[in-house]
Amino acid sequence: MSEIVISGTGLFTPSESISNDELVAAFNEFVTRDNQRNAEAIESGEREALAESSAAFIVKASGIGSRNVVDKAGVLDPDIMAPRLPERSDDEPSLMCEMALSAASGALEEAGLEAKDIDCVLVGASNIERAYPAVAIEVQNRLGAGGYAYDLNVACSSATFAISAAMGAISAGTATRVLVVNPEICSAHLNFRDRDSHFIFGDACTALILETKDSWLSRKPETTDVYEILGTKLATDFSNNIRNNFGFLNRTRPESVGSVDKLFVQQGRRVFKDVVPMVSKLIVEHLAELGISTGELKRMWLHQANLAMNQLISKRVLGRDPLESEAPNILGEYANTSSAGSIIAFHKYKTGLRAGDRALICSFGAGYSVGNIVVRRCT
Ligand code: CO8
Repeated sequence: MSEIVISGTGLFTPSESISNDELVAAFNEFVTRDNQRNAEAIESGEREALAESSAAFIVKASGIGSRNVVDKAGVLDPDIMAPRLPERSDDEPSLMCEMALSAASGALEEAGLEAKDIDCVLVGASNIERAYPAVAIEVQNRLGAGGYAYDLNVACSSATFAISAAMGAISAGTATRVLVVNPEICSAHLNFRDRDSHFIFGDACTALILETKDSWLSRKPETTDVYEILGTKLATDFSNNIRNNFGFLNRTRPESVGSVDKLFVQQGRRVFKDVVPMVSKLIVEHLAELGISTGELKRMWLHQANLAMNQLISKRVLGRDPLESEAPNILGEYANTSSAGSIIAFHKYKTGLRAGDRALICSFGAGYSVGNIVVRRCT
């Protein structure tokens, strides 16, 4: 099988950011108003008063400091608490397409490629903007890429599963250069009125270019932050602990349209408990299959959901506490950006390793789904 490299990465970050303090102030204002509205029912014991959120809790429980969003005003308005985005005509680029084009341009530039050099576009995200036509085909068209394109959804593992699909396409000869993009508009499917989860997510879009090593070398590239993929390992195990019931059948049950289960819902503690062993085991097994000792691992670009979770996974893999540089963390600035998270960490922290160094990208999330990509630095 030809060697396949990640020859370029790109990142789109929305211009608006919300700090924990701002988010908590909006949430607590909503709580005050809701409790006032329902004062009688609370007084009579018919209903429980809503509890306030706290920035100190958010940082302690998750490591999250702020999040970037596509619309700050709507999220922070206690009467709305959701992004408000203007309607677009069918002739305008969709929002996901726009985010994807921005991230893709950075990845193409880094790889020294033009859009016409791409012959497969994969859009992976935890929610896709519409049912059809595929956003990936719109990206392919707007970009001026050739070949074919499709969308895929494996929640937080959409990027790693797309990397694996891209490798399959290149190995099978159905594509030569693949663009993988992960536009995540998490703020549009997060319940900002839910104290347990209102702080978790942010918006962002990442892009990656995959091609054969020979194809990359043929351009005599100057980029040095290029990684060869040594192997991928994917796993899924059905769980309802992270779930979103939004879908095209909702209108067939009008009585529950708009209910909270049509947004992100999770049993955070259970997820933590289930996913840490599942991910650590998969990483250790995968490295052993590739003949790589855990001591050889120089960096882990892990899914960015929870800081303690990442520290625990890294510790189980390495057999000791990780250095900060060994498991880079972007939660402070970006929060959980679903499938974009591990790729943002890779994009921002792929420098500094030496030629031959082994590292890994690993995603985990709803499904459950886990995706592991073991890489070696090229030059
Ligand atoms: N402020 C103050 N106190 C709070 C708050 C708050 N906002 N929320 C909860 N508390 C309180 C609780 O009431 C509880 O109080 P008490 O002890 O008195 O009962 C206490 O704090 C502890 O609450 P929890 O047990 O809920 O808190 P945890 O320590 O477990 O932390 C976390 C909660 C941060 C959610 C943590 O469990 C976690 O991160 N778990 C891992 C979850 C995870 O990784 N999920 C992956 C999801 S991502 C994914 O798969 C993609 C899905 C698709 C994207 C969707 C985009 C919208």
